[in-house]
Amino acid sequence: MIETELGEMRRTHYSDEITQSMDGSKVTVMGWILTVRGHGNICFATISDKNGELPIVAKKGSCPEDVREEISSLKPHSSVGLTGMVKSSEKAPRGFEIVPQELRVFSKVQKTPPFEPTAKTVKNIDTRLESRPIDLRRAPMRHIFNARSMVLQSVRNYFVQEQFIEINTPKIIATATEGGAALFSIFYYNKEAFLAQSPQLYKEQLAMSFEKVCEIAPIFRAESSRTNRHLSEAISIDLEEAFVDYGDVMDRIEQIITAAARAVSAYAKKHPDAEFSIPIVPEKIPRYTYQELVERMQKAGAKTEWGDDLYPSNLKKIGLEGFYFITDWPLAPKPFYVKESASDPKISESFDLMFGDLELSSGSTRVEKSEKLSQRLADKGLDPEKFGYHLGAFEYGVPPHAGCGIGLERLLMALTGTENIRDVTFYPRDVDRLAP
Ligand code: AMO
Repeated sequence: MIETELGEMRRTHYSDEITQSMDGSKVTVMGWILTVRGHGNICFATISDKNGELPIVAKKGSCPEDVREEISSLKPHSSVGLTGMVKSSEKAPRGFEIVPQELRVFSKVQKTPPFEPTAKTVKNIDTRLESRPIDLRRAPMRHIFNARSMVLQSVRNYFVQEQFIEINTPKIIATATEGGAALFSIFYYNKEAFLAQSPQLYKEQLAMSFEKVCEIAPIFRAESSRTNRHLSEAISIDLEEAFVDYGDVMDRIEQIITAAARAVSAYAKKHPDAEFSIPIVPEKIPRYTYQELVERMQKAGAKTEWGDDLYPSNLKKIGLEGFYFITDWPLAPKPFYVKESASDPKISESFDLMFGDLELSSGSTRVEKSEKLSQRLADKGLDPEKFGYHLGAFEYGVPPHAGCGIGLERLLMALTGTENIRDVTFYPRDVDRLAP
């Protein structure tokens, strides 16, 4: 029987819940058509749902004739519900197939999709992004975003277990925190305002009362360069903690990355077709000082001096791979809230977590003394009056504190072996893309 409405039909099983041992059971599955192949009296189709795929075999004589004809006429992506019998079959990859009895076609597709729904790779990423909702139906994409969800769960579990409280800070703000250039300005009633580059100042203020705070939320960066690692809107995993320094934060990052990598490995174990390339997370992630790496680069023939940024091309020259920290950066280029080292005022108590030449996180011990913070703002040519709302808090016993921001998308690139940041982002925003 062919119907076109959901009506009373409800799913009994997701694709991954049906097994060979259910031979003879009646099941109702829902999803979309992935493939259809008709051979005269027999039609093979695949229905896909959020968890995987199911083989449907409609053979003359073993299923209603109108159902067989309708299935063989369906185009990929048509959305369907199907009731049928599980039939054990040694030839089928998972040891069973489904013999249909009843079909409901909720949305019939007429158009040919811009790429095969079964395609493992589609060369032109723009073609995929233009049709993102159907691109996300492809198995490689499904695996990445399922793994993303697992990573987020593992990070949140870590925060809960360690007694962090989850905060939400304003994304429409009055002043820049990470430096002026990469700032999006917007109209806010009759004033100029900005999209938050990070929750920096708010998370520091909230650490005054809640001590251990975390936020997983968008950050906005007006990045004018077109690269495979920059987005205009990214998700940052931020943490801030009172009565600790940057060394303690690096310890936390080690634990967070380990938990996240475990989550991806567990997912990949359950879904061997995910084909992730999962890196090893060392129990102790190596920590190199900035100074040490500049010297190594110079020995390797790189034209770099103390004070320069550590460019990917130079990092490649000294062959650093996998996860490592670069610590104790020069203070001068660091934002005003980063604390100077007690042993040398030219150096900051700061770090970047790297994966090869990809920066995954940065963090630091923060300035906690009010006069010092005002002075650092002035040194940077920023107007302390504009930061009055923040400086005011520092009149009232701000504890020593430290924290970091981890880029979720970059972390996923590292944990799955994905090269383009757009592939780990549902709807990427970059210089050229504002839709879909
Ligand atoms: P930072 O500016 O280094 O530090 O940002 C922290 C991390 O966020 C990610 N990230 C990005 N990911 C994709 N596209 C971008 N345009 C982009 N910009 C940043 C990176 C980066 O390491 N407030 C500090 C953090 C702190 O000290 O707590 C900050 O924002 O993975």
